[in-house]
Amino acid sequence: MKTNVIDTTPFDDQKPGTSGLRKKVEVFRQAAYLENFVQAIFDSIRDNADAPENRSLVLGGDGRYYNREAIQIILRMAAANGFSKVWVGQGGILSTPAASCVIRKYQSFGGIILSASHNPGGPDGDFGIKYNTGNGGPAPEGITDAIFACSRSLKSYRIVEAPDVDIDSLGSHALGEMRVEVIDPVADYAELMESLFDFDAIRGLIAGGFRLCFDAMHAVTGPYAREILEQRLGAPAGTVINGVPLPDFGDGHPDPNLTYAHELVDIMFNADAQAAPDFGAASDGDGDRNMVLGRHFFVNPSDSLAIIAANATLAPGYSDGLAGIARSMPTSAAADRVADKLGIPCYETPTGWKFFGNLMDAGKVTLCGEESFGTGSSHVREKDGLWAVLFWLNILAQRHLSVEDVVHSHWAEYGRNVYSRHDYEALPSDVANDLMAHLKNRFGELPGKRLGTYTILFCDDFSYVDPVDGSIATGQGLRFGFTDGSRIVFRLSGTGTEGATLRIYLEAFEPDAARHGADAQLALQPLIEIAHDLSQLQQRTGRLAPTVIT
Ligand code: VG1
Ligand code: CO
Repeated sequence: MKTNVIDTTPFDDQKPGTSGLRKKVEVFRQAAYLENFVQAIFDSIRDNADAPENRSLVLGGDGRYYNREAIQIILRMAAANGFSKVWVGQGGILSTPAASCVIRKYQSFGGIILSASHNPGGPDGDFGIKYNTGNGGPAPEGITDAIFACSRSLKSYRIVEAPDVDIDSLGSHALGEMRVEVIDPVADYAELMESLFDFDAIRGLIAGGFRLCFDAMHAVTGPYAREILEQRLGAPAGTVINGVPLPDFGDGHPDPNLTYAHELVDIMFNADAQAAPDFGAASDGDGDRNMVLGRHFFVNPSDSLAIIAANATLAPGYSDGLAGIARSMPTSAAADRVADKLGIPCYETPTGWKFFGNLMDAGKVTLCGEESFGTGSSHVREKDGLWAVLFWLNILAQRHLSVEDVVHSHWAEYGRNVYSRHDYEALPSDVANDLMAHLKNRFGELPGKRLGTYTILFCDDFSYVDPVDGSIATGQGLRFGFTDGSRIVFRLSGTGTEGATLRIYLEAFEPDAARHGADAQLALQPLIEIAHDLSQLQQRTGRLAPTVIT
């Protein structure tokens, strides 16, 4: 089989963001664009660890537009770069948590995941690529920095000349010297879930008339949810809606929040409350996010992490308790209160799952979570949408309460961290950067200043020293802390592909959870006004309201 070494000019925009490299499909389809980045991954593995020769790789994606073409290119390049074996999900499909599961189970050297997560797909949408290491988790910054450096200096890439591999047929295929093992994308993952949760109890709950609805948003979790919820747990056919993965996600935005998962939201907030199911959930493009709803009730992801932590021992996989909890900095401190009570450590990391890996590998934490609908544990090294759904079902099966009652009883015991995130999408980059610079310029004058009924205690630009390897991440979000423990955080997204997205995270601690009812926006109104004043938001952006409120 012929190997071609193709001369190329590097691109200077291949810097991985919060979660890999994400660009418009048309950018990825430029000649040599994907190839250069993949070669940069292979070269930096060679520079940073052992040579990739005789190494193995897991490969799969969320099925979005360009997934299949990209898989064939990467297979041919892996063969040309001396890999001996690649496990590919059938049809090129692997959810992000399933890819992590498979990397760990087969002890692969690493994996490549093709996804732009919750970003829209299709020919005009987004595509993405991410490298995961042998622990199953996103490559840490040291490796992503090395990949970026490589991507800027590379002069050629290697690829074999060969026809497409049949990735739709299970089993072993040859590509030159390399083996391509096409595996069932669901089986290994479903088996792992059965080992963690009490499937008998959940089956009993469902058989007893408990009704649920899972919205796969035409993204990757459809086949996983059907197999686990409908086949193994006995939920009726039709429990999973939008269950067929489509390259353009049915023209939707596969982001499980109150704005984009509107079909599920309409079902769960049906005007006739009795017609609404007991439990609703949705997952994103690549299956690592989750939104959990009760009947007429939204569970904030920060609360969800805290509630899973407080109830963890109800699930067989966690019956021995938790080593610790980690949450990203913008996530509310609800989980910290649970950790306090359990007497276990709680770590605060920058945004992005890659910061949790070292803590889990070192056995310091069992549960991790982010406010952005991401929850997971050390069963894999990615956040995991269906895992969170099963955890909730396991809790509900044991506690015999509604979703709303579980949340209310949690607030009654721990107090409530009232929380919301406001996103301003597609701002001009210079406007967003200037706004952040303006906020930083004010750091000196703000501490001690009274704003309405609030007094600023501190402001800083969050930085993090990894307690395991000592690596440092700076510039991770501007924090404004108030004397009563309330908090505002400003951060620019690292996953968007159009201009800049400003995220404003608002949090107020409320010991008397009953005081504002469930309305977080009302409770947070004074902090929202302070955030607008501090940042001169309207005057700088011209925006009167956020694009998305969570
Ligand atoms: C967003 C979320 C962050 C999450 C990241 C990847 O990043 O805020 O919490 O880790 O997406 O999630 P950003 O930089 O846009 O705020 V996913 O589901 O894209 O892998
Ligand atoms: Co995702």
